[in-house]
Amino acid sequence: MNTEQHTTKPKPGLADWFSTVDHKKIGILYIISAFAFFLLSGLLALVMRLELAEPGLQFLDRQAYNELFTMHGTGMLFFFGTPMVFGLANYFVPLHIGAPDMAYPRLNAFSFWLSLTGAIVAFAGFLTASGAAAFGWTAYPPLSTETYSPGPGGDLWIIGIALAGLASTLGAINLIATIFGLRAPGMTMFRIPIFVWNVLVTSALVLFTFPVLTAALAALFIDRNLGGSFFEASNGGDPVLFQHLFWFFGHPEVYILILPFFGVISEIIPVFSRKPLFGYKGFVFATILIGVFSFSVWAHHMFTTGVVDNPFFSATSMVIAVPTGVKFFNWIATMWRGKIRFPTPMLFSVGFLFMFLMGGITGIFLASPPIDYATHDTYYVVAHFHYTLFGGSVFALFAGMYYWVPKMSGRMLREGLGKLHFWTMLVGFNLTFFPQHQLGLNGMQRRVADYPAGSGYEDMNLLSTVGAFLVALSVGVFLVNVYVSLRHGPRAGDDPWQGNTLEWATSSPPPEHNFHSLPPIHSERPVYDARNPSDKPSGGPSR
Ligand code: HAS
Ligand code: CU
Repeated sequence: MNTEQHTTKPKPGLADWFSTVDHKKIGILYIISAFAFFLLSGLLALVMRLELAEPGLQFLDRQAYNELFTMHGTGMLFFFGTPMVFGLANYFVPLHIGAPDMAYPRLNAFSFWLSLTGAIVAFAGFLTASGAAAFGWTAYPPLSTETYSPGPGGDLWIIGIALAGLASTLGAINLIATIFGLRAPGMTMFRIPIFVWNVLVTSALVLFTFPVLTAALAALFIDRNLGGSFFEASNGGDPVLFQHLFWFFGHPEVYILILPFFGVISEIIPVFSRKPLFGYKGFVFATILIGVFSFSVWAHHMFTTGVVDNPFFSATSMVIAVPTGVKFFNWIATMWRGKIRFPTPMLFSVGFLFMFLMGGITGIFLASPPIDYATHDTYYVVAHFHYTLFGGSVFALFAGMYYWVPKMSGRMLREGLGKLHFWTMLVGFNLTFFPQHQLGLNGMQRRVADYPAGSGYEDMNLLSTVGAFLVALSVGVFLVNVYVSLRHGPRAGDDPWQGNTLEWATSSPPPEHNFHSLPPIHSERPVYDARNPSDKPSGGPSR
């Protein structure tokens, strides 16, 4: 038993949340604030969808629309997606590897507050007279130069992302140090959960790419404010250089936003299929390969610039389908002949498989330069990345929420509301984004506030808007579920799902130092092994 346990535990007040260095509380802070930016950015999207429901400009002018899509994308990628990854990693990596906390708890708290500050700074642009940044989340010069985007909105955007980027870099260092340094005895690198492997590779991607983004942003800031001409063609600068720097970060960033969720799915599917994960080592090497390859594909965002080696970048992009496919077939093989159950976490996981497959396949199409020439900057691309990021990452995130909120809160989420949430989201999501494939093929451009009447785009845009509100409704169902369940939900107990990994070997929520005692660790499923002592832990092919 833990001898250091305090006799009088102070009730955690507000001040406690501001000063905490506990990885679980910091994880929750990340998750809640990231979720707040999901709601905020989602709200901006609803306003855009209202404007696009019918042709003609109804209540937004073009400048306002530009601000909305810029801050929507920025919010979703930088202030929801990335911090959410850090939130999940913060909470579960130490638990998964049997550690009492992160390697550098104070640095961890600093990273969170820095990341939140960055988000607030960037969104503060809305409070300035000239409005928020309006040059897209990619900030291409010359559009993002002082000439075309004057005013503080753009500068606040640059500073906010630089701060959040620094936070991510520090967070990545912390996670890497934790995974290499704090594993419990017996927890070898080939026994850590696949989620942890994905977080490790993701952290490496953050470490190698965010500094490149920061450099690009610093140069842009210098161009805008200090008379520099890195990207100013009239002064001998090169605007395409920005695109190279941006996408050298930007493509790995999309894997930063998907790999941890591949990890979440890889934890959930075996538990609800009652089978070990098929091909553990295959997952590990596929993850590493995706990480490595992701550095070689950036110019597939630049095919139409005419100054990159299209065949090379096309080939490397398509090669990424191979390790991703390995994962895909391993998930299917894990379910194959399993005793599958479909509580909400598993429903969202299977939803993820179908939706992400769709996004991956359109990615392969886009990786073909002739097709990209026809679809670049159209809604086809918008459909592609929403199938990967929403159908993929967000579906997997909700899978993770239904799976892990019981561990974090000690209460189960309602199954009925969970299923309602899943089905409305699945229908709403597809209604919103499936028609956008066709809109793109028909030539509708992205990032434009309006489209001409009689263009044939009307019906599908209306469908898309209806779908978006259905998605909003489904998110509302989730919020109600969380509100109701955290108050009145049934107690979760330590291990409500008959899980495999170490977070299920402690109470829900876990005590301050995570574990009173650890089960012996002989495989990547220590909690399963402890529950089934007759099974030989070293029996499977995957260990
Ligand atoms: Fe992407 C644009 C290509 C995956 C996110 N992507 C974007 C943007 C975002 C994004 C946010 O080549 C827009 C950025 C902006 O604002 O401009 N993407 C790919 C490819 C993959 C891919 C090849 N993307 C992602 C993921 C994302 C994401 C993951 C976030 C989570 N993407 C592109 C390209 C563009 C692009 C171009 C630029 C378009 C433009 O013009 O701007 C791959 O990683 C996908 C691999 C996964 C699969 C599914 C599972 C694999 C299986 C194996 C068998 C399949 C095979 C393929 C062998 C393929 C099951 C068979 C082929 C058939 C045709 C059937
Ligand atoms: Cu890319």
